[in-house]
Amino acid sequence: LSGPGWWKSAVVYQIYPRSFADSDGDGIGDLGGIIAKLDHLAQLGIDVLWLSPVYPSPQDDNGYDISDYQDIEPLFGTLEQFDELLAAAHDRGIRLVMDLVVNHTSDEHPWFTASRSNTGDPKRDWYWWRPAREGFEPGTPGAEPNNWSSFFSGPAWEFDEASGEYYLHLFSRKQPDLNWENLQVREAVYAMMRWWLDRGVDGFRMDVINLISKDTALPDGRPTGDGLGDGTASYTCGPRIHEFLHEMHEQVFAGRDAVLTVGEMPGVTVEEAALFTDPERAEVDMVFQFEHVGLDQGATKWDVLPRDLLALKRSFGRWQDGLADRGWNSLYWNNHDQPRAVSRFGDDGEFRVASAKTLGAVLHLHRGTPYVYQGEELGMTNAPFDGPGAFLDIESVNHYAAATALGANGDDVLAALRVMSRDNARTPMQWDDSPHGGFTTGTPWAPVNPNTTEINAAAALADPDSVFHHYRALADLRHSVPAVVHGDFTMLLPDDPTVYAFTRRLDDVTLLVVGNFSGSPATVDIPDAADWARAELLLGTHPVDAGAGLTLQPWESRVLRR
Ligand code: TEU
Repeated sequence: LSGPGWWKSAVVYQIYPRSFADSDGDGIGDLGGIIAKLDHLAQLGIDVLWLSPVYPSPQDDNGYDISDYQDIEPLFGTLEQFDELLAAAHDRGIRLVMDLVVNHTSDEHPWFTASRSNTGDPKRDWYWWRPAREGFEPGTPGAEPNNWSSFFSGPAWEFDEASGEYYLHLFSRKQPDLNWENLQVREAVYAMMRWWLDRGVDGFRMDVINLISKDTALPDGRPTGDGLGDGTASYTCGPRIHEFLHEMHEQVFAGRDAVLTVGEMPGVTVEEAALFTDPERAEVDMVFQFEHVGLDQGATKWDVLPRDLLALKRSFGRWQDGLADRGWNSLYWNNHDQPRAVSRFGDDGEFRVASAKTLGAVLHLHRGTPYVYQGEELGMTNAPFDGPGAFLDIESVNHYAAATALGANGDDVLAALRVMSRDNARTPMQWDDSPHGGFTTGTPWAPVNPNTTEINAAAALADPDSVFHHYRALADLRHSVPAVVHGDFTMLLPDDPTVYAFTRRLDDVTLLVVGNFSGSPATVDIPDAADWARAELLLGTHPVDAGAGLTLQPWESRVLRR
C-alpha cells in the first residue's frame, strides 16, 4: 500500500504489548514476543500494527503514564529490540504506528519532577498548577481549584504539600496533564514525534488528543451528585484544539508521506470529526469516536443498558453519512479499553463463532479503516472474574472502591465490572490450549481465560471455518475489491431490530452486506431479495441455499456482489 490515502485500504491490528506474547518468561508480554508472532499477523493479512505504549513507565495505567518518551520500558525490551521489531514488520510489508500519549505524562517524568520541584522552576508552567479554591484551607476536602472529577474516580486535582498548590490530572494522580497553552510543551512534543518518525515509525495513534486544549478559566462543571462535577465541556474539543492539531501537522508531518495519524477522541461529534479529518485542514487522517461504545452505557459506563441494534445502526449510519464526502471513519468494535466484541455485541455462547464472524464482516464492509484488537480475530471472549480482587486495571479498582464507599452494593458494582471493565480486554492472548495459553512459560501477570483450551490461535489456524480465516478473508476483500474501500454507503432496513443491511456502490458494482444479529432465523425484507439471493457470494458464514431467498440462519452474514 502506498501513495496518499494508502491507509484507506489498510487493516490495522492493535497489540497491547503487556498481554500479547512473553518471550523471557517474566509473565509480561514484550517486544521479543511480538517479533516471534509477526507471522501470525502476516497470515491475517493486516497492513499496520498499532502498538499500545512501550515507553518507560511506572505502569500506573499500564504504560499510558510515560516517564521517558524516547526509550523503551525495560519490562518490554530495549530500543535495539524495538528497531529489530520495526525492521521485521517492515520486511513483511507491515507498517508500525506508535501510541502517542501527550495529554499527560507520568508524575515520574523529569518534566514533572522539575515542574513540581519549586514554583519558580522554568518547567512549572508545563503543567496545570493552581492554588486552593478561594476561602478554603489548602489540602482540605473541597479546596480543589474546581469540582472536576477524574476519569478514574475522585477529584481531578492532587494537592502538593511542598508548594501548597494543586496539579490537574484528568486521569490518575500519577498522570498530570501537560499545559498545551505553553509553546515550550508543544515544541518538546513535536521534537519527540519527529525523533520517532526519523527512526522509521509510520505514524501515531494519539491518546485522548482532543482533550489537550482546556478552557483556561477552568470553570466548575455540572455537579454530578458526588460532590464533584463533570468538566468535560471545558476540555472536550477545547478552544484551541484545531489550532494545536494543525500546528502539530505542520511541525511534524508536513513533507513526510505515508504517515498515518489517528486521533482518539472521547466525546467527539460527527461535525467535529468532519473538521478534524478533512484533508484540506491538515489535522489528522481519522479519529476514534465513542458513540457506538456508549450506547449500552447510561449516566456512567457502569450503568449498563441492553444492546439495541436500532440505536447501533442509527449511530453507524450517522457517522457514515457525516464523513461520506470528506474525512474518513475508523471502524472498531473493541480495543484495550473496551470489553470483548463478541461478548458485548455478539453472542459468546451458542453462536460465538458465527456472531464473531458477522461482527467482523459487518464492521469491515463499512466505509472506513477497520481496526482489529488482539484476540478479536480468534473470537476471544470476556473473562470470568471471581470477585473484586480479580480486577487489576486502575479504572476498575478505583471505581469499585469509590462506588462502594458511596454506599453502592458490592455485588451490583461487581456485575457491572464483569460486563464493562477494561480488564476483559487485557487477559493474555490465547495462542494454544496449554494452561497459560502459550502466552508465557512463567506466571502470567493476569490470569489467562480458561477457555483458551478451545479458543486459541493454533486451533483457529487449523480450522478453515474459524473466525481467524474469516478475518483474513475480510482483509483480502479490502485489498481486492475497490468498492470495499471507495464505495458509497447506504443503510437499509433502518427499523429492522434484527437484520443489519447496507449497500456499497462504486461505478457499476454494488455490494450488499446482510447480517442477522439474533439467535433465530431472519428474513432480509428488501424489494430485490430474490435477485440478491442468487448474486455472487464474496464471503459468507454459512452454506447458502440460493433458492431459499434471503433468509439468514442465526448470526449468519453474507457479502454479495452484483
Ligand atoms: O483512553 C481514554 C479514554 O477515553 C478511556 O479512558 C475511556 O474514557 C475509558 O477507558 C472508558 O472506560 C485512553 C487510553 O486508551 C486509556 O487506556 C488510558 O487509560 C487513558 O487514555 C489515559 O491515558
